[in-house]
Amino acid sequence: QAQKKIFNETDEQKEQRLAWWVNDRFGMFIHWGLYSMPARHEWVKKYEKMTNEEYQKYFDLFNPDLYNPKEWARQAKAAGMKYAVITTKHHEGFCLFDSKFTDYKATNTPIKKDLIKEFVDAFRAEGLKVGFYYSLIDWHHPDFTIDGVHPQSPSDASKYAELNKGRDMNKYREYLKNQLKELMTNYGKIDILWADFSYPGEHGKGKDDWNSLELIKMIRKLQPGILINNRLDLEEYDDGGDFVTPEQYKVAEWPTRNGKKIHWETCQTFSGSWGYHRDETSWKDNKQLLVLLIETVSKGGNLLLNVGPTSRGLFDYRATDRLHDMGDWMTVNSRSIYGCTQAPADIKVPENSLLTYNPDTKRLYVHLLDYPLQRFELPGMKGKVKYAQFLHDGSEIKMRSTDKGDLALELPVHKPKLEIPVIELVLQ
Ligand code: FHN
Repeated sequence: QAQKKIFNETDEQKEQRLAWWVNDRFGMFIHWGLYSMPARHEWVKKYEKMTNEEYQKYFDLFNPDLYNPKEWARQAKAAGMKYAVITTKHHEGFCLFDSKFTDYKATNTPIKKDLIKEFVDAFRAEGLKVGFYYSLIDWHHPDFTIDGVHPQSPSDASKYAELNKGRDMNKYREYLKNQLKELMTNYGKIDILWADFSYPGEHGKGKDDWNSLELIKMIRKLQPGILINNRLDLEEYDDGGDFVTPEQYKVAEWPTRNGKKIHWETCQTFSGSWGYHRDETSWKDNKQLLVLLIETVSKGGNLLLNVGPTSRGLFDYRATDRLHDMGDWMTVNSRSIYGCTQAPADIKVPENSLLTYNPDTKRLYVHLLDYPLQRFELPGMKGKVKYAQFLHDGSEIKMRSTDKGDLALELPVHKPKLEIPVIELVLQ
C-alpha cells in the first residue's frame, strides 16, 4: 500500500525520536478528575446520564488537599516506570490545568491550583518523561454536539437535530485547538501527547470533527520531538500516529501494518476502572501484572499501567501496594525489560517461560513462569550460550549440552524468593 505521509520525516529520524520510549518500555497512566469523587468509574456521568447541573456538585467541592505529585513521582520511579501520562482533561470536560478558554478548571475549584504544572515539575524532578492525555470528547462543553457516547444521547435518533440546535462544532474545534496549543506551550517540553479518542461513523466523531490534520501539524510544530498516539483518526497516514494503543486485553502478537511490525503500547488498569473506583473488585494480582509487563516486552511493546488517584489526591492503597511489589521485582530484574524486545525468531521459547532480548548487549532473558525442578532445557541452544546466571543475584547457573542439541541448565531445587525468577544468558 503506497505510503501516505503528513510529515517529511525519514524512518531513521522517526526511530531516533522514539528511541527513549522504545528503550524505557514501562510508564504510568494517571486518570484523575471530578469523577474521582463519585468514585465509581470515569464514565459515571454517561452511565448515570447526569446533566451538567447534576454533575456540578463535584466541581463545587473538588479539593484534593492531600495532592502531592512528588510522592506520586517517587512511587512511579520506584516501580520502575520511566514516563507518566496524565489526563489533563477527560471526557467530563474538567480541566486539571489553568486554561484561558474555560472556567471549568481546577484553578476555579476549592483547590485553586494548576494541578498539571505541579505534576510536570514533580515528575521531571524524578527524571521521568511527561505525557499529556487530552480528551477529544467533551461532555460539558456547550458546543460539543450530543452524539452516540454523550450522557444525553437520545434513544430516538430523530431527536439529535433538536438536541443539537445552537451547538456549534466550529466553536468546539477552535476550543480544542486553543487548549492543545496551551498544553503544548505553557508546560515546557512535553514528551507524549495521548489524544483520546475517535469513533467515526453514524452518531460518532472523527478526524473532520477534530480537524485532526491541523491539530497534529500544530502539535509537532510546537513540540518537534513529541510522540503522538494513534487516536486522532489519522491512520490512513503512515505518520498519523507514532504508536498503536491496544487496551485492556492480552495482545497475541506484535502488531503489524502492511506486513511491517509497528510501535505499540498497551494501556491497562490495575482494576477494571481507569478512574478511582472505590468498590471495584477485579484487581489484577502481582504475578498477572508482572506477566503483563514481561509479555508485552517479549512482543516488542510498551506497557502504560494506570492509577486512578482519589479525590483527596492520593493513590489508591491497592495501587500503591502493587506498584511497590512491581518495584521489588524491577529493582533486580529491570535489565530484562529496559532496552529489550522480542527474541530472535530462530530461538525457540522454552515451555512455561517468556523471553526478552537486548540486541545491544546480546543477552537473552528467560522468565520462569512456573519454576522447573532442577533442570531446564533450552531447545536448540547448544553452543550458543557463553554464560548463564540468575539475574536477581548474579549467581552462575551451570549448563551442559545434551545430545539432542539442547542446552540443559542446572537450577537449585529451592525457587528464588521472586514472583518470576529470570535467567540471563550471555549469547556467543
Ligand atoms: O473512554 C476512554 C476511557 O475512559 C479511558 O480513558 C481509556 C484509556 O485508554 N480511553 C477511552 C476508552 O478507550
